[in-house]
Amino acid sequence: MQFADVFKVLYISYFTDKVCYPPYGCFSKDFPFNSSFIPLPENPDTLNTTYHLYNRLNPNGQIISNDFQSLNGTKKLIVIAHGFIEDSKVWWIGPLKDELLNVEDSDVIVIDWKRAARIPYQQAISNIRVTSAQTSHFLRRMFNKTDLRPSNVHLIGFSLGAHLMGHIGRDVFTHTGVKVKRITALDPAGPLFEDSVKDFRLDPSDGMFVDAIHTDSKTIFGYASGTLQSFGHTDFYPNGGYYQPGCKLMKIELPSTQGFYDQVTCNHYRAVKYFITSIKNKKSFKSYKCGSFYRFKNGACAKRSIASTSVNTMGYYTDCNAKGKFYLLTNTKEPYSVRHYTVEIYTGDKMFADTYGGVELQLKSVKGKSFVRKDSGQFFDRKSVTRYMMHSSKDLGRILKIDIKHSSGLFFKDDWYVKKVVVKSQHPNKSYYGCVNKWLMGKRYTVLLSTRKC
Ligand SMILES: [Ca+2]
Ligand SMILES: [Ca+2]
Repeated sequence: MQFADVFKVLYISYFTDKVCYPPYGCFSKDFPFNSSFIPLPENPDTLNTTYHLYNRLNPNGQIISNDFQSLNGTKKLIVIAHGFIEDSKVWWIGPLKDELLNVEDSDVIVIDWKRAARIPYQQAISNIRVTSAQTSHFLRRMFNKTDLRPSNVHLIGFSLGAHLMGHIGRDVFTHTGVKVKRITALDPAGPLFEDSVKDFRLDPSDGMFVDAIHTDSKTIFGYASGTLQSFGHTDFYPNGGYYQPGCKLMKIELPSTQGFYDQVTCNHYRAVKYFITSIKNKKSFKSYKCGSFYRFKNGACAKRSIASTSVNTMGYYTDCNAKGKFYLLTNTKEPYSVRHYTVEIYTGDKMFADTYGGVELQLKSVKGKSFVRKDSGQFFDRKSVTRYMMHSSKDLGRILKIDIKHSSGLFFKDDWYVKKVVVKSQHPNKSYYGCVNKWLMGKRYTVLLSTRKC
């Protein structure tokens, strides 16, 4: 590089507040891109973003640029974008593309923006602007030359790629007046996007329908890739949006840096795994609309009389009419989807029926057992109902019994009078009753269940 070129690059980076990359437009440091630590986007000629087309006739894919002959245009177009420091060959894109083509005769385009999405993170964020302008330009040429319309386009982005899709969606709308049909965000990136303005990040206005799956929103050793902030019309929070079952808490196994990386990213990648799994299991990942994960876990949101918009399906088959925040539990391994059950324990109204302590619950049937639900330090008031959301890895069918283990305080035994237990199976709705009418104290007690009310 000549001195003049070096000077030019430095000059552009530090002293100008605008760069122009025709035909994609000019990018300035105006709001919301005026932050001092977000540089201007790099030149698309050096970033060399490519588009890879796959369909049933062309499963191995080909790079497309100007020639749209191999693109049908009458089918649905699904566009996939990888995340930060990834490329189009990252392990999850192949399986995702294959599952999509398996269930639907569509065209799939994978955006390879690896040079734009490399470190430093701030530069990658900035490069979203030029990559989205370029991609929207590319899509618009496709709209002109084929029968494809924005209303038949589904954008799927992981992590930083989710915000790229938001920008592409907005660019398409700005230029065509029509929004893309759907944007799916797989654990959309949190750092620097949380609490930013909607033109900086993915938001519901970027597409006709925007759905997001949040899996890594809690910090482990100062690092969380996702966020709890809702970015869509419909946001899913499996296991509350953090600490996914099967992702062990950090076990530091030096000198394996890959092991370290996998541990840190396990929660983040779960969003991708859940989505891929959802494509082949149409009825999986039932989710419940709720005010918080705490309320959901305590059975407050899975009422018997379920309105259709208060239940949704996380993943590919999400119902765009059911909007809001949805919660669900998952299994530790594939296929991840579980059955949910609400348990209601009725404390009696006898004198001293109330108690304080811990409880351990497990449902049993001929087909198997549920996961054990363990809670500590709870008050069970007289004449009250305590609810729990429980789950099992498979359908338990007819539930025969529930084990209840009560442990009272450390210093004295406080007896607990349980009147009855009601177990409600969600989907299909079915209730089982256990008529207890007994004092339970610090021991395991098996309650037999039947469909007859107490
Ligand atoms: Ca936006
Ligand atoms: Ca008591």
